[in-house]
Formats: sequence, C-alpha cells, structure tokens
Amino acid sequence: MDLLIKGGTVVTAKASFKADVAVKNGKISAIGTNLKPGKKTEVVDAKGKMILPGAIDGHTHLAMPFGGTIATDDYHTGTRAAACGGTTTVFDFVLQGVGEPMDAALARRDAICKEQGPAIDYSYHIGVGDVTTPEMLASMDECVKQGITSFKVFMVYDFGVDDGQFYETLQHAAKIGALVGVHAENKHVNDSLIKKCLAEGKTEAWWHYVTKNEDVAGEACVRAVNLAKMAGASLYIVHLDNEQGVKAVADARAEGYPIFAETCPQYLSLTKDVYKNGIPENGLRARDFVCSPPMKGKASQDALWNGIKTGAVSTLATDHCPFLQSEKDWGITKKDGTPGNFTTIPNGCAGIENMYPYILSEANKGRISFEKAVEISATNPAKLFGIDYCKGAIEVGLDADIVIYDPKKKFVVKNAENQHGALDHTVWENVEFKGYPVATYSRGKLVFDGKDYVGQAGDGQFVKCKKVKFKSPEF
Ligand code: DUC
Ligand code: ZN
Ligand code: ZN
Repeated sequence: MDLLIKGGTVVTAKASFKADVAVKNGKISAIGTNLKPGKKTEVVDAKGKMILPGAIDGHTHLAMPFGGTIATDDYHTGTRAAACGGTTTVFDFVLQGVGEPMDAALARRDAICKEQGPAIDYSYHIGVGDVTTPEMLASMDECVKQGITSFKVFMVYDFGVDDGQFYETLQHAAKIGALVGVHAENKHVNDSLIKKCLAEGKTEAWWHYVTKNEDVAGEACVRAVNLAKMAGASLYIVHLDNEQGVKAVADARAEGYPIFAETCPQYLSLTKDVYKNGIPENGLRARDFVCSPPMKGKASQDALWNGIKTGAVSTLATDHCPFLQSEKDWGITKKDGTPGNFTTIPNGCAGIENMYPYILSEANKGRISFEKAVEISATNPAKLFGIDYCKGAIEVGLDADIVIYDPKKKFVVKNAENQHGALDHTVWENVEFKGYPVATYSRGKLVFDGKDYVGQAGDGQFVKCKKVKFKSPEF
C-alpha cells in the first residue's frame, strides 16, 4: 500500500467506526483495524481525528461569464480553494449558447477548464440554453454518451426556458436516463416587481430580495414539481431556499415521486436581513450578498434545516459564483458610469472553500449528525449524479478522496489570511468553525496539508457520470 491513515474514526452516511484506511494506486484498498504498513508505505496518524470522504460540490460557476463580467475564480483558483476546504470533486455548469449543440458547448468549456488546470476532479451539468429545435434537444443524448447525465434549466433569466421547453426537456431526460435540475423562480412576477420597484426609485440591494421573495421562488418550485410529475421525470431543485418549495418536494416524495432538492450553506446560515445593511463589521455591504435566489426569512431557513433532517433536502452545494467588490459596486454606479441599481449587481457569492467546514461544524455543534453531513455533502451527490461507482464514500475500491478532520480545531475565516481562492472578500468573513479539515487527499495525493494547497494545477481529472434513472425518492 502507498498510504495508511491510522487510528481515526471513519464516517460514512450510515455509521461511524474506528478503523485504519489503506490507499493503493489512488484507490481505497483496505479498511480495518490494525492494518500493517509495507516498507514504503507513508503512515499518517489520525488519532482523535475523523476520516471522511471528500465533499462533492454539485454546483459551481467557475470562470463563468455573467452580469457583464466573468466569475472571479477560474478552474484552478476555485478548485484549489475547494481542496483546502475538503472538497474533492466539483460539478461546474456548461452554459449552452443559442443554436449550439450541448455537446459542442461541453467541448468548448472543457477546453477552458483543462487549460486553467483544475486542482481536483471535476464534471459538469449542462445549463440548457436552447431546446427550441429537435437537434438541440437531441444533443442531450450525445452528452449522456460522453458521461454528462445531468442538465439544468433556468425558469428565470433571458437565457431561461419557458414551461413548454422545460416540459419537453423533462420528457426527453426521462427517456435517456438523465436528471434535470432547475433554478426555480417565477420570471414574470420577478420582472413585474422589478419594474414597479425601479419606477418607485427603490434601487438598493434590499429590493433584490423583495423582487425574488419567498412566493416568487415557492410558486416556481411547486410548478416545477408538477411539470416533472406530468412528464414522468425525476427532478432536482437546485439551491432550494424557501419553505413552500421544501413542502412541495416533501409532499411529492411522500407520494413516491423521484424529486430531489439541493440547498446551500448561505441559505442555512444567513437570512434576508443581510440585504438591509450588510455586515459592516466584516467589511461587507448589502450588495456583496446579492446572489440568486437571495437569502430568505427565518421560516424558510428553519424549513430547510428540517428538510435536511427528514430527507426532503438530499444535497448541499455552494453555487459558488464570486465577483469582486468593485463589480458589486455596479449596483451603485454601472460600468459605463451611469447610476446602477439592484439589477445591475453581478449575482453570486463565494463559498467553495466553506461548505464542508460549515456543515461539519454544525454537526460538531450537534445540529445534525456527522453521518448526515457526509450523506448530503458527498454520498448523495455521488449517487444523484452517477459517480458513486468511484466517489462519495470511504469504501474499498473507491477513489481515495479523503479528508482528515480535526473536530477540536478552531478556525476563523479571514479572506486575506487563510482562504485560497482569487476573490477580494467573502461573505464568510469572520465566521468561526468548530472543527476543520487538516488534510485533503485527491485520489490518494495530498492536496491540502492543513494550511496550504500543496497540489499541482492539472491534478484534477474529468469524472464520467453514469446514467441515472430514479423510479422513487429512494436511491
Ligand atoms: N445565481 C447566482 O447567484 N449566480 C450565478 C447563477 C445563478 O443562478
Ligand atoms: Zn441557479
Ligand atoms: Zn448556480
């Protein structure tokens, strides 16, 4: 064996137990007690520590053109930061252009990723931008053949789909064994509220929340669930943030439909209050928190936590999409020097390095079990996106994507000192975590040593996804 991690507590989605973990050729080769190292084996003492599967962040926007600029973290800086927070696989979004077959969009994007040098393994979802012709719809099949089995439609934005196109995408996905994700917000109500606010001179970040409030998101969630039921398709609601949506997912699952939901740490830890004044003591203005969907009220936050506990929420992901503070300032003065407003702020926040530390810290404080934290951060995303044949658990035969976690380590986020992405600020500034990763291995190679990124650009490999066909909420 190449590596032996000794004396730690292995955590899986189902149980925690004391064991040694052996690694050979990048795979987990044995799990047991008193495993003996070979002559050349590197032995790592994990006494008092936990041995966890690396997290799988199923929702990132690296180097994505959006809001008149490009997301600050590229495929290297973003994945480097991910590794330093215990994430070992990311699923990024390929945005299909109008008239561009999805497989061509995939090739275009993957070339950029490879050139930038991903630090950890990666795969993609296709962001559906055009299903208006049979060829465009059929290009989903080629993506599935190439190992991309999940697609995302947007119910908002100019590049979003209408309900008919959404329905057709769902039907086609059901036929070819693919999963459809959805960004669920009611575009028409959102547009109408924006028009009214701007006409009344309401331009501050608070109105971003008001125009994308609980009902705007909740109605779209209910509609998305109904469309999936009608189409006989499975559905994955991304970045779920509202109580009505949690209820829609829970009800559909109770009826036996394969409907799943993802939430993000920002919806579990922050509320709409951040849009009033920001958090000035951390150098954060209200506009720094502008992301879509925006954070909601306490009732929705409580519903999301409850959804995690009951299983209505299956996964945790970041929606990492960072923009510089100077770009966030476009909400005050636009790039061209004219007055800005809440609609001219690039949407998105950082989080790629903070997801696993956040949810593990919540587990460490007793809010959920460590097993649940592992389930929603690693095991369930691997199953839903068809990569559980190689990732998502500490299991013999799987990739040695391993995090050693010290439950006693205290960590306070300081963007300038201990974060590893390219952004000039973070909404996680000064947040304190109870416990922190002290090592991250990607296919058996150390990429984070507890302080710094120690891997190399280009270490990350493309992960092929298997077809997914869910007949029920169990998977
Ligand atoms: N929401 C964001 O905040 N950023 C990118 C795309 C999205 O839907
Ligand atoms: Zn989205
Ligand atoms: Zn997103």
